[in-house]
Amino acid sequence: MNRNEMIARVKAEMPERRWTHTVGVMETSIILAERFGADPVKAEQAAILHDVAKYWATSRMEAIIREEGLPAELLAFDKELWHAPVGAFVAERDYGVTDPAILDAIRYHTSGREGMTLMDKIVCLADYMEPGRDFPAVQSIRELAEHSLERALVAGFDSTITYLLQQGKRIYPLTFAARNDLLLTIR
Ligand code: DGI
Ligand code: FE
Ligand code: FE
Ligand code: FE
Repeated sequence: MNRNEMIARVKAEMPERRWTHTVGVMETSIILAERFGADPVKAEQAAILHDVAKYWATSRMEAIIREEGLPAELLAFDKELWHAPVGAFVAERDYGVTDPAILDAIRYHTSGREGMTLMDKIVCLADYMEPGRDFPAVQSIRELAEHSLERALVAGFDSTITYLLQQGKRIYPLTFAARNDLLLTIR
């Protein structure tokens, strides 16, 4: 599928404000890819699709998780996590994406994981710091991202973990694994 067709189809899956966010993630992913030596075309493609399932009904995401063999333990954690692995599945099935690096960047853009690839880091960080984002830590994350993907991502995960603690929510183990692993690489 060509870029324009992909953009038109993804845009139709979400409200205007979420598409604006997606454009911000696309632009930021390209900047980070150029800054840190990744393929900007692939980074943009992952960004276009990263939230493709964000507005799907919970029941529709749950059906894919159960029927397509995605990690069932997700169902015991916050529903906000589900659109990422479901999005990777949809990117492959409905948009014809085959590149595992792109599919993984979509799959892990919310949770992170141990051993995040350069592409995983770029899309996850772009999602935190795109120009439309406004939360207390965002300016400091943008400053850290001038020099270090890893330091910026740790700050991002710290803010998410803090938020989840304040909300009394469960925390998905991959998020701890991602943060622990990133900390080892920046010491
Ligand atoms: O889809 P977006 O809103 O652009 O951003 P995202 O895909 O990073 O989703 C972030 C939401 O996921 C945020 O509100 C926190 C929530 N969430 C719930 N449980 C977890 C979690 N995020 C992480 N990293 N880990 C969790 O265990
Ligand atoms: Fe998302
Ligand atoms: Fe995120
Ligand atoms: Fe997003």
